[in-house]
Amino acid sequence: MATLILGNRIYSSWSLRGWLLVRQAGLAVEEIVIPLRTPDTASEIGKHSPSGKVPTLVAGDLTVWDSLAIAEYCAEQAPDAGIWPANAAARAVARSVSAEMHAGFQALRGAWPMNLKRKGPALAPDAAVAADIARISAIWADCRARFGQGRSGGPFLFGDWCAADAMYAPVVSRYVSYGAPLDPQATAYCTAVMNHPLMREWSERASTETWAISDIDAL
Ligand SMILES: N[C@@H](CCC(=O)N[C@@H](CS)C(=O)NCC(=O)O)C(=O)O
Repeated sequence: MATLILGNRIYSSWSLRGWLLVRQAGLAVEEIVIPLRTPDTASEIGKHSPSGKVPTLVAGDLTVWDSLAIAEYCAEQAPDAGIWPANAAARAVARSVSAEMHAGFQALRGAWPMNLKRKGPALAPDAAVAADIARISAIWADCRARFGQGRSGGPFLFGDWCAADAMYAPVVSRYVSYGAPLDPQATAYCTAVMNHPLMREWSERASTETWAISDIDAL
């Protein structure tokens, strides 16, 4: 059986993406969860991941150590799982918005680290975070307007849940945790993502974790 190496569910945004993809693909995996920011984190992740990062998927003698690479691996292993949209134009845009997330939005990611247990007061976004939120809202609105009907007319970026939703799921979680000011369409998308069965399962399992990262919890 393959192994999926993850960081703590409360905080590890990239791990959430990889896990959502692997579960959507229906791959059978054993999960190893390694708490981040402990004295042993680097050595523990280093046993599995050449980059020292999670998520990492180990399947036999193959290691896949990046969330976008895991998306492509899942799409190839499970071609009928809908990892990417079936329509070629939608698929190209889904890959574009996923790559933009993968490479960008540093202000948002830095200011509002994922923290699924945060219930504190809303934090006002500074100008850089507000600019990231505006760009993400524009991406979501464009995807929904052009491709949102999908095959099912579902509520996700391309109608049906796909890798692009997995890539933005931690952003949604941050928006909920930190009380991002959003327009009604973005709010509706966030509600749909948080209610997805896989997001509920991840959140439930996160709620049983006891590891804490105090500087994130202090925000
Ligand atoms: N580009 C990577 C980023 C992975 C990443 O930065 N993961 C963080 C956790 S969310 C990590 O492994 N950090 C290692 C550490 O904190 O020691 C991907 O897409 O998977």
